[in-house]
Formats: sequence, C-alpha cells, structure tokens
Amino acid sequence: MGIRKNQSSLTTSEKAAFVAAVKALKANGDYDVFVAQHRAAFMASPNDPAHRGPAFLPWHREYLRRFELALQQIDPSVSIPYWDWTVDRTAGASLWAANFMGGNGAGASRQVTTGPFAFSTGEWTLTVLDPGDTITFLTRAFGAMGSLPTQSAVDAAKNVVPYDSSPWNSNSSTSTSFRNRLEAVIHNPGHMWVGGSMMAMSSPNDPVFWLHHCNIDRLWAEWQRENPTENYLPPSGTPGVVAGHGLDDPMPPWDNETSPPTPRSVLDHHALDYTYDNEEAVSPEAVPLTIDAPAASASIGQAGEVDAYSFVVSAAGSYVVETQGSTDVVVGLYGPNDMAVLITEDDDSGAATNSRIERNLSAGTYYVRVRHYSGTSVGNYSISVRGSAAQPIIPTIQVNGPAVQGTIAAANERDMYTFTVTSPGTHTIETAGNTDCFLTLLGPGNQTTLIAQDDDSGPGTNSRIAANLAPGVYFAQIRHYSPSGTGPYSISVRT
Ligand SMILES: [Cu+2]
Repeated sequence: MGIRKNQSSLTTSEKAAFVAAVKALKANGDYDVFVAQHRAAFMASPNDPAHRGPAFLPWHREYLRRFELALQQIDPSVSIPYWDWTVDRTAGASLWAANFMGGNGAGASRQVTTGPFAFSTGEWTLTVLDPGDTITFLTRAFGAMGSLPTQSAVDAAKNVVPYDSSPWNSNSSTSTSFRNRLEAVIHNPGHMWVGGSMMAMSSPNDPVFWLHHCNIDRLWAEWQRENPTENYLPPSGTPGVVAGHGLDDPMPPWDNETSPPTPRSVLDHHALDYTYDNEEAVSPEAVPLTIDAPAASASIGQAGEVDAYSFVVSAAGSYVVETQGSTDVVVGLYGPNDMAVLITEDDDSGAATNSRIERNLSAGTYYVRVRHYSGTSVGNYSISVRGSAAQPIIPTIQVNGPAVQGTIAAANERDMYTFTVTSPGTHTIETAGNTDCFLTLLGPGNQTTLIAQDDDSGPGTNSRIAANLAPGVYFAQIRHYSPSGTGPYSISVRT
C-alpha cells in the first residue's frame, strides 16, 4: 500500500523522484489530459460533476488516485505528497524551494522563474488553458488573493456533520455540510493563496494542485474515521442533485467505463490501496483488555488522539464496555474479528459524560476505539469490559403484549428471550421485519431442550412457530439465517 507523506518530511531523493515522474507525465502528454479533465468538469457548470456538490471529495479522490497510478507507471516508488498549509504557510517553506515546486511568481506577469516547473526549463509549457487565456507559463501570486487555512479553521471544519445537506450545492450551509465547509472555507483559500494558475479552471497546470488536494483528501479521510456513523449523502435519485453527485451515480468523465467509479466506490481510501503517513499515529496497536479485570487507566494525551483496545469473548453473552473518569470520551465498538466493522458508538450513556455500551456478543475478538468528544481536548479516563456470559441478561416477552425490538448487531450473534406460559394452549412465536431471522424454541424451564426450530414460516423471510405449550418458562433464541448477516427485527408471542 502506498504511503502519502507530508511533503515537508520528504527526503531530497523522494522530492526528485516525484518531480521527475510529474515531468515525465507532462512529456508524454498524459499530464495535460488530466488538466483537461479538470477544466472540462468546471466548464460543464451548472452540471459540474466535480465541484460545488457532494461529489467534490469523491471526484477528487478518484482523480488524484488515477494521477498517482499514472505517476507509478513511471516510478512505482512515488506517491502524492500532501501540503499541510496549517504548518507550511509562507513563501519560505521548503515546498517552494528550487528542488521541488519552485517559488513565487515574479514581476508584473507573475511568471514562475525558479524550480523545475519554470517556463525557462522548456519542460513546463501550459497547453490546456482557460477560454480566453493565452499565457503559457506557470504563474503564482502568493497571498495576493487571500490567506491559508489555520489549524483552528481545520478543526472547526472537521467537527461539522453531516457529510452534506440540502440544497446539495455551494449554498449548503457550512454548519450542516462538512463537504461545503471543507470545499468553500478550507479548499478554496488554498487555491487563492497560491494565486495565478491555481485560480484557473485549469489549475492542475500547477503541480502544487496535487499536494493541495492531497491534503483535502487526507482531512476527509480523518473526518470519516472520526465519524464512522456519518455516511455519504445524498443517495442517488435525490431531487435537485446534479448527476454524478448521488451515492451510486457514475462519476463523469469516467461514466462510460465498464464499471465506472461512484462516490460509494471511493469511500474507503484504504480499498484504493493508499494510506497517509499520520494514520498510524492515530491508529495505534490495540491494547488488550481482560474481561472482568479492573479498569485500565489511559489518557487522550494529544488533540485528536484515538486509543485502540481489543478483547476476546470466548462465551457468547451480554458484555458491557464502559469508561470512567471526568473526560468526555466517545467509544466505538468494532468486530467480531474485524476492526473495520462498526457495531455501535456511544458518547454519554455511562455515568456523567462517560460512555457505556451493553451488547450481546458472540464469541470472537472485538475492538474498541476511544477518542475525546472534542477534537481539540485531552484528559484521563479508564476503561473496562465486564461480561456476564454465565448469566446473560434475558429480555422478557409478555404473551399477547407488544413486540420486543431486537437487533442482530454482529455476525453469528444469538439473542435469547424468555416468556412465561400461564394457561396451556397454542402459542405463536413470530418475528417481524426485513431481517432473515432463524428462531429456536427451548424449554420448559431450561435453555437446552429443543422444542422446535423455524426459518421462514412467517411473512417474507420471518420465522414463526405455533406450538401447544404447557404452563412454564420458555426460551426463544434468534439468530440471522446467514452466519454473517445482521439487522433489526421484532419478536412477539401471541395466543
Ligand atoms: Cu478541482
């Protein structure tokens, strides 16, 4: 998996390799195809598939990845570096040195005259220009049109949820649209601060475009990791949304390909086979927790830190993951056996602002991630996992009472219920909902004697058992028909 690094940490030879691959792509003509794709997206306005809409982030993720793969055809060691403008904010940054991006524009024409992309090298002539533009040399005008985003502006943007909101364009509120906040408040100023060629529809003519957008993509990936329950919006077919911006819309200009990219297809950047160099810092090795051991002390020592834990469930049952202390932490529970599968997240169900997750868990390894509710705060906490595998909490179903809501939250989960028969006769135990439940009836008076099992006798794929039962205590166990299936359901008992 390729690692995209902070440009300020690149070695001299890594910088040289990136520059050489970019110039080779320019020489073979492919670079300008990329520039033309970006210009064409803007020129399709008001049907721009790439900007001022929800797909701004997915489109550029796909676009950067294709550019990176093209560079790797030339030199497999190269990845796109990112430019963290919250740190490297002046013309004196090493980013602008003559061995990398070259410097600011000079004179009234703002021509870039230093570095590998200076017109005078004869190797960087702009051929894809905005309509009416005739300048074929790279131009920059640092700071003339605005200032670079600050760390606090980035932090504030990363706290915005949901992903996007109506009207799904540049008018979406920057307090209810993470996408528009990032696009308008963080991304646009980067283009404007560099100025010159970066102001154009053909802005990829300036190679710093890729480093700037790489940082935008990194911030999106961080937001995704910190908000695992916030999904991409909107779904395809949402009225008023420009084609290409719905979750499953093919994204132009790649929409004629056999399996065209969609916003959905790029949501997991690891699946696109790259990662960022700072991800390990916030995804440490999981610290093992022992069930029913005293709480483990820990702390969120840095703003944005995410602590990771794991624990092993050997017997299915009800388990409680809980934090203690005065720090407002948020806990995510993942698994079983897959740290990428989110089971649930909790902020404040525990004492004070602590989090508490109680779940029926099947056997397997589970993962816990702990972060501060505020992306800028730190503090101490402790965390524990308690188990009641021997005596799981068994919810009671009232005969002829309301249906009880349940969820198969994890693969292989078994949910147990109990009900009491007071007068003998036929009792119908039935599930409802869209989840393919499998029902096992056990008893009376124990959880091991099998009375009946059923998969699909109810409506749809629901299960139903009608049994003549004597007075006593009975148990109904629900699992998903598929060992890997999950989903909500309800269960009722009627006479
Ligand atoms: Cu763009």
